Amino acid sequence: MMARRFLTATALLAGYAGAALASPKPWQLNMTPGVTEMSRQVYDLHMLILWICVVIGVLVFGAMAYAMFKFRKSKGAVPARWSHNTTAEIIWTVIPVLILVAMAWPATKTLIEMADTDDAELTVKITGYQWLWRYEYVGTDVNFVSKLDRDSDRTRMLRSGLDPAAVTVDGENTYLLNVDRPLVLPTDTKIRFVITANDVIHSWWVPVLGWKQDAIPGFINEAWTRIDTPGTYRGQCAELCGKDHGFMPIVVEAVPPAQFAAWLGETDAIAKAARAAEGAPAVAAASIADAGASAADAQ
Ligand SMILES: [Cu+2]
Repeated sequence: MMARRFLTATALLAGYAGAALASPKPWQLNMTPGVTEMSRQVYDLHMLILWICVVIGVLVFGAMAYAMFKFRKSKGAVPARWSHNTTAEIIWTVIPVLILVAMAWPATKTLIEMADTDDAELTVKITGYQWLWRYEYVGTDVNFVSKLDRDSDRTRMLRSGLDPAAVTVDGENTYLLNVDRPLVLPTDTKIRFVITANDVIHSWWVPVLGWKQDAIPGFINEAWTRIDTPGTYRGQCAELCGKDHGFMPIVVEAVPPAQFAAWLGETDAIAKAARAAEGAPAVAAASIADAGASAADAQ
C-alpha cells in the first residue's frame, strides 16, 4: 500500500523505529501516527493527501513558472487569442473530480469505521465541566473527576514565583499536561466512549488516539478506541470553553487488560464501600468509618 510506504519512509526520516510517539517532541513537524489502528489509518490518510497536494502543487506551480519564464514578453511572446477550449475544460473538470473521489474513498471508509462503536467491551462516560473531566466506568461504581495536577496548578498562579520547567514526571516536563487522576484504560480492548458536557461545549482530545470528540451539553456523542501499546498518553480540552480552558488536560494511562481488571475491581470495591458508608445509619457509621476514610484517601 502506497500510504503505508510513505508512512514507513517518514518514520525512518523522523528517526524512530515503530515506537509510539506518546507526546509531541520539540520541533516535531508532523502529526503522530498514534497508538491505535484507527489513528494510523488517519495518519496514512493525512500523508496520502499531503503527497497528493505536493504533487498537484509542483505540477501547477511548475507549469506556471515554466510558462512565465518561457513565454515572457521580453522574448517577444505573443498572447494567444482564443478564449474557449472545450477539451481543456473537460480535462480540468474530470481530473480534479477523479482526484477528489480517490481521496474521498479511503477517507469515507475510515470515517465509517470510526463511527462504529458496536461490540465494545467497556464503556466509559466522559463529562466535561468548567474546567475538569469526569470519568464514569459504566456498569461499575467507579466515577471520579480528573483535574489539573497540584504542581501545575500552583505554578500557574499569577506571581507564584515557581518554575514551569520544574514541573516534571519521570524527567518529562508535564507543566499544564498532568492531572491528579488519569483515565485508566485497558489495551487490546474495544472501548466505547459516550461524551457529553455539563455546562459549555468542551472537546475531548488525545492526539495519539486519532480523533477528538466534542462534549456538548444535552447531547451524547460517541467515539471508540482500541489501544495497542501500554503507556501514558496526554491530551487537552480542544474547545475554547472559558477562562481556564488551557488548564484542563487529559491523561490516559493504558495498561494491559489483567492489570486494568485488577485496578477496576479494587477501585470499584472502594467506591462501593464509600457509597455504603454514606448511606449507613449512624450506629453503623463508626465501623464503616475506616472504609470511608481509606476510600477518601484513594480518591
Ligand atoms: Cu474545556
